[in-house]
Amino acid sequence: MYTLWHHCRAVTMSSGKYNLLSNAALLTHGAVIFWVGEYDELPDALITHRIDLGGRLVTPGLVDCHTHAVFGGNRAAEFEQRLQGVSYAEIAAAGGGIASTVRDTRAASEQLLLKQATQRIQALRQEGVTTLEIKSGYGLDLESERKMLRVIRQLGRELPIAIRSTCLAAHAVPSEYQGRSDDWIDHICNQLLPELYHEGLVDAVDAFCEHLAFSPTQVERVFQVATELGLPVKLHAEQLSLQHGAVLAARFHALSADHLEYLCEPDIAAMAQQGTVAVLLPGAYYFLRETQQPPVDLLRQYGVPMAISSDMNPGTSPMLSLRLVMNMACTLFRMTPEEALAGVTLYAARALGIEDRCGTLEPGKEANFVAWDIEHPAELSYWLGGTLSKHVIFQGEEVYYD
Ligand code: DI6
Ligand code: FE
Repeated sequence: MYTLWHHCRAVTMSSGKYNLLSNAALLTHGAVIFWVGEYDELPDALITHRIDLGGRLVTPGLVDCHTHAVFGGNRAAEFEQRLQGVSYAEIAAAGGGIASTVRDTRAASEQLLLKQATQRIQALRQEGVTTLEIKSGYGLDLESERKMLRVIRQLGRELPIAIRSTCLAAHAVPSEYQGRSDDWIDHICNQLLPELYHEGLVDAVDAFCEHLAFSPTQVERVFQVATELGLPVKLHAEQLSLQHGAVLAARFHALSADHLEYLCEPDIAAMAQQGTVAVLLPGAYYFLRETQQPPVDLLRQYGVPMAISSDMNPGTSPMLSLRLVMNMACTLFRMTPEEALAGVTLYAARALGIEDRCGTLEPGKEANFVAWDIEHPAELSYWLGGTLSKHVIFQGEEVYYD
């Protein structure tokens, strides 16, 4: 009982390369890929359905590995302030920034958060995203972090997209703990994280390591508890300054270190040695009008795998298009379109610790793929906006078509 998807070309992205198949076919068995190759080499199988993909180009389903897609309100007014010269750090210091989203998120019902996140996720789904990570971190008390994580779980149940949930309680110091950041870290370690983990709400743990957030020493305590619970870790590191968070992440065998604009060469070596994925977030770089570029050449030189992601969040990257992120990775960070595609497929899956399940077109992986109405895979990074995708297949089922 196999489904044959044929009359297409395909880029498998195995080992992070296109590996173009010029007359491709895929055999799927339920939710799983059974075989991919040139049509001429199709194995004998009991094919019950044949689907003609009209000559389109098939890629793995896209993976957005770093988002804050659940939040209340938005920060368009801050955007206006910033355009008048007020900096992100100044806004944060005056009680805006993350704190203002925390107020709006605490005030919002689960239902409202669900509805608003669904709309944002629809935009990603329509451009071929089949796997998505979402972080908490705008609740910043036990009950509100639980609310966010429950919404994340519910999105995963309701929408035809795989969702990974990350606890980012160490995102900012909540107002109740102002001036007592160590006490907030204590609370995360002693109660919040273990409790939410035991409720089945957490797949991974993240923190914001930055001068306006948490020090490496504080992050290390959170990582220790995560490790004791058996949870993988990842880190917002070197976004606005060099704190050596990336080397801490490497030491804890983190799945990824993310942002990395200020990353230095010795820390790149540490990441390379531990296999830590570098997640680059050009949307935040662009939206904050940063000028310090992540060290893409050195990451390449050391063989550190590079993922890219939307960082969808209301403050620094109100980004609803992963394809626009691919374009920015090329235009702003000088990545190649092949690296950009690998960055939203194989390496994004690796950054979530689910490379065995998705990220490439290979037997045994989930049957998540997109048939695009394009000639060359570089077009995914080339076109600015628009919906190019025609068929989106999630776990063997067509879930979007235009
Ligand atoms: N880095 C970011 O870019 C976002 N969080 C983080 O740790 C910003 C979140 C926000 O401003 O709401
Ligand atoms: Fe982020």
